[in-house]
Amino acid sequence: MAILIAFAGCGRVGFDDMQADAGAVSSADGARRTYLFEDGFEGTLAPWNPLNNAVVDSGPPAPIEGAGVLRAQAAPATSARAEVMLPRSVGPGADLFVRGYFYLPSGFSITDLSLLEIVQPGTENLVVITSPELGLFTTIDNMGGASSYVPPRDVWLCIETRIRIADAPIGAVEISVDGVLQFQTSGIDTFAGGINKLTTGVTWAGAAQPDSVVYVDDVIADDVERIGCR
Ligand SMILES: [Ca+2]
Repeated sequence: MAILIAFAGCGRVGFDDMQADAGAVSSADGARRTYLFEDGFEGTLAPWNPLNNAVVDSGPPAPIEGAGVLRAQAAPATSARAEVMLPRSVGPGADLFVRGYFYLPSGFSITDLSLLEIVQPGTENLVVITSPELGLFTTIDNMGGASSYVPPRDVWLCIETRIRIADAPIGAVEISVDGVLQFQTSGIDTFAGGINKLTTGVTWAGAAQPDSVVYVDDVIADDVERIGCR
């Protein structure tokens, strides 16, 4: 407890400015970084497993990377998503970064659409949600929040999520789109055993959410530094 108080007493529980390291796709020596996890839905869905109607597709939309994307199509009150276990669990004290490209086609209204779940044992989730404002729901505290930002339709969006993994009040989350911070929260509990799984697509469509389609490409997760956008 003394350590937690000391941290809080430093005055800043959130993160450094994400803009400072914008575009940090390569390491300092220019070499391609090796990430904890990286997949662009090329060829087969593996290493992901599908839940309901989630398949590799050639588009349209044209893939942001390679020749394939994830296409997830869901009816109300259901999921259509790809699920993958990370190579190892990422625990407290670390920052986990998840970068993915998302395409929300027009043609249906968005009221309650979850795009990405960052998962810990016991199916405790940190969920990136659009309702249609971009925000976060966490099952760890059963709380959520939204920004005033509504993601545009019919374009690829680089969505970056940064989790400071810790018990309250040290846990924090930031969500950026195309390099611009759109949502942040701090003082929350983000640790429930360690992040060891991702799911993406339509991870959940609310009961009032019309039939929906989401495309996803080029998903990267790492616990070293911000991944950046292409
Ligand atoms: Ca791809």
